[in-house]
Parts: sequence; structure tokens; C-alpha cells
Amino acid sequence: MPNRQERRRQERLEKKRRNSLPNQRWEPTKPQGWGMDLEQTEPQEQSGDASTRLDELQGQNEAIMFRKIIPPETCQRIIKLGDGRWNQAETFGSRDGSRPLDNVRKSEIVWVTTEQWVYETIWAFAAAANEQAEWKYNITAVENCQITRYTKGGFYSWHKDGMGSHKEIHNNPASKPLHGNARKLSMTIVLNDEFEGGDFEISGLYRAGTQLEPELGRLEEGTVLVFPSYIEHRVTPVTKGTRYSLVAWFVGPPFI
Ligand SMILES: O=C(O)CCC(=O)C(=O)O
Repeated sequence: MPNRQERRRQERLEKKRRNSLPNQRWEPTKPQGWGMDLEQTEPQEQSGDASTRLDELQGQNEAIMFRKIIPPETCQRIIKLGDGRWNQAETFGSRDGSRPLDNVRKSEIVWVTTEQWVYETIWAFAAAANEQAEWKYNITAVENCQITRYTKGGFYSWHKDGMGSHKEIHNNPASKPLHGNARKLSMTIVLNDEFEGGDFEISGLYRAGTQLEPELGRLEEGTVLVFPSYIEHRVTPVTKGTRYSLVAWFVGPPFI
């Protein structure tokens, strides 16, 4: 009879097996000397509600939501990574790509470069969503993720994170995991509840003439949302308090 420790080890391995994608290798970017081989990584155990497929709610297949799945202590730990490191977010969209556009986004950001545990916390959700939604994209790596802080008046207008196309592949031979790959899946995790406004919206759901489920407009603390990067989305202005989120982009070879 295996002892408790051995049983837990086996359960973890089984969970990892269930969550991993066959024949796919998940590697992080390591531009700042940070390294993690996700194949060697035990996904952290999570508590929380079961995932909700938005296609069941909406008759579509835009996103997968894991409601309140990241424990509040973990959310707080991620927020604390930003202490003393916040920088104004900039989106470069002018014709020559040199000028930041200030009507696109108002928020501050911090890059997560060395904290391996953050990636251990999130990657299994991308893998599970990729399977559950039956996107089954070939995902091979994750870009450095970003913590975002929106104070009152902060927002992020309608945008797409990437098209998964050849046109936008990373051209950076120094970063083996990213080079030649394109963004295919995006993830946002809301890290706190103490704010008003700051709804997360997906445009396709509006266009279909359906009302967003309140849970999607207002994502609760610890909720993980995974969606194809080509889906248009936004964060509405925060009207009270401060909203924190963690955002990650998963990459792989461009769609054919
Ligand atoms: O803060 C969020 O929840 C999402 C931010 C976002 O859309 C992005 O960074 O691309």
C-alpha cells in the first residue's frame, strides 16, 4: 500500500499527464537568464470551481473560463511582485511603429521574468483549455507574462493580441522558444476584487447579439480566462479602486 506522500506524488503525476498535450513541448522564453522546462515542471495543485465552457453559455467557442481557481494568497503573491517596479504600459501603433498610442491603453505593467512558480501556476490552464475547447493548437512556448495594474480611469481598448500568422512571428534567434513562433493563445487572470468597472469583454459575443454573462463582464478574483489571441477583447475603464491582472501569451508555429 503506497504511503500518503507516494499517493500524492502519483496523483500529481496523473494530473500532469492529464493536463499535458501529447507530443508538445512547453518551453518558456528565457531572455533574462531565466529558464524553466515545463516538461519537467509539476503543475501546482489548484482549488476552485470547475471550468466553464463559454460555448455552453453562449453557443460559441471563444474562451474557456476557470472560475476562482487561483487561491487569493497566490493572487496577492503575484501582485506583490510588482512592488516598486511598475512602469507605464505603451502600445506602439503609429504608422512607423515609433510613437506610443495613448488612447489605446492606460495601465502600468511589470514583466515576470524570473519567477518560475508563476509559470508553473498558469501553464496547465492553457493546456487544459486548449484541449477542452478543442482548439488543439500546436503550442510550444510561453512569452514572458505581464502583471497589469489599472488605477481609476485605467482601461485597455478593443484589440487583438495576435493572429497566429506568418507575418507576426518572433524573429529572435537568441530566444529559441520564441523564434519563428506566433501568439496563438492568450490568458488573463484577474488578481483582485477591490474595484468597479474594469470588465473584461469579448467582442464576438456582442456581435452575435447575445448578452455577456455577468461572470464574463466582471471576472472574479482568481478567475483564469483563456482564448485564441485573434479574438478581439477589451478592459472597460476602472471607475473605482485598482484592478490587477496577469496576462500571458502562448506561442507556437503559425497557423498554416
Ligand atoms: O487586463 C486584462 O484582463 C487583459 C489585458 C489585455 O487584454 C492584454 O494585455 O492584452
